[in-house]
Amino acid sequence: MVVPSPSPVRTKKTKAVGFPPSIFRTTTVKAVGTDRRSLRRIRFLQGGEPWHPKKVIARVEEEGFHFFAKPAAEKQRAGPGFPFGYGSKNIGRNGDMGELEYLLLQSNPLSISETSNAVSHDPTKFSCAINDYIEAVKGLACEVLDLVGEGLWVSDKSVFSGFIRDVQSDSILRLNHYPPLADEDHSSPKVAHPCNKIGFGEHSDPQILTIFRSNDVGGLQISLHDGLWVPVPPDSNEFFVMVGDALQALTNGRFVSVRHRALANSVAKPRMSMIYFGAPPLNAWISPLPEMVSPKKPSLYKPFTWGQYKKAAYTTRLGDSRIDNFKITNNASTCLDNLVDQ
Ligand SMILES: O=C(O)CCC(=O)C(=O)O
Repeated sequence: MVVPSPSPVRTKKTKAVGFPPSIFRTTTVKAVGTDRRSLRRIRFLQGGEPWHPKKVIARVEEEGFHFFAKPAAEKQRAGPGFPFGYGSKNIGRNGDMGELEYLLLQSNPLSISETSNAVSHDPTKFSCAINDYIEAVKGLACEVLDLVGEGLWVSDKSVFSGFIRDVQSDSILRLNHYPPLADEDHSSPKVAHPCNKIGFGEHSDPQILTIFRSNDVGGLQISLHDGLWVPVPPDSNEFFVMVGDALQALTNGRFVSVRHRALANSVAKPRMSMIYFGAPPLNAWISPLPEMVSPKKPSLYKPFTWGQYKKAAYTTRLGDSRIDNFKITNNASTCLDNLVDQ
C-alpha cells in the first residue's frame, strides 16, 4: 500500500525537477505532483512495514526478460498484441510501427491468469509477479491522483482515483522490450551511440494517468510546448508519472497530457519499460469537473464515455491528437459523431 507522508500538502513545496508539469518523477523519497508545481514525499508501507518496490519490480523484470528471450515462434503464441498479448513492431492496427516488441496485459487478475498460460511455463509465478506489480503501481497512481484532487481543491479529492479503483477499470500494463538494434553492416560490435530511429512513435496516452518505469537504458523523450524533444534520463529506481488525455479533459485543461516517444535502442543492452495506464471503466463518463468550469473558463471538452474515447482512439494514428476531436468547437459534435459512429 502507498500512503502519503503526514506533511500537509500545501506547506511542502519543492521545485519541480526540470520536467514540464505533465510529467513528474517519483521515488520512495521524492516527488509527486499535487498541482502544477508542488511536489510531495511518499512513503511506501505495507502492513506498517516499509515496502520494497524493488522486489516487486525485479520479479516483473525477470519475467519480462525471460519471455522476450524466447524464440519468436514461441512468443507469437501469446499474440496477437491487439487488443492484448504479444506484439512485435506493429503498434495498434492503423499501420504504426516501432523498433520494439511488447506484451499488453489487461489489469484484471482473471485476464492476466488467462494470458499467463501462453506467456510462461510457470503461469502462476508470472501472474503473481504481474498482479503484485499492478497492485503496487495502481496504489501509487491513486495516491498521486488524490493529491491532484487535493491540490485542485475539488470537493471529492478521490474523484480521479475513483475511476481507477473501480473494479471495472479498463487499466492496462504494457511491457515494452527494445532489443539492441543491429549495426547496419552487421559486422562491427554495437556501440553506445545516440540513435535517431524511432522505437515507439510520438503520442500522448489516452488514459487518466501513466506510471512509467524502465531499466537503466535510455530512450524515453518528452516534447516541450515548443516542440523540442527532451530525453528523460533513465533511472531504474524511479517512477515517472505522466498525465493522460482523460485527466486533461477531467481537469478542463488544467493538467495537460504529455507527448512522448521512445527512441530505438542503440546500446548493447536490451531496454525494457513497464508502463501502467490507469483508465476508467468503459462506461464511465468523462467531462470537466464542475469545479474546473467557470464563466471565465468554460468547458473545453464535450462529455464522452471512456469506451467512446477508446473506440475513437483505435480509428486514429498513434501520433494524432485524439483529445482535440472532443474539444468543444463550432464543429465539435460533427467530429465526435464521425469518430464514435465508425
Ligand atoms: O517504452 C517507452 O519508453 C515508451 C512507450 C510508450 O510511450 C507507450 O507504450 O505508450
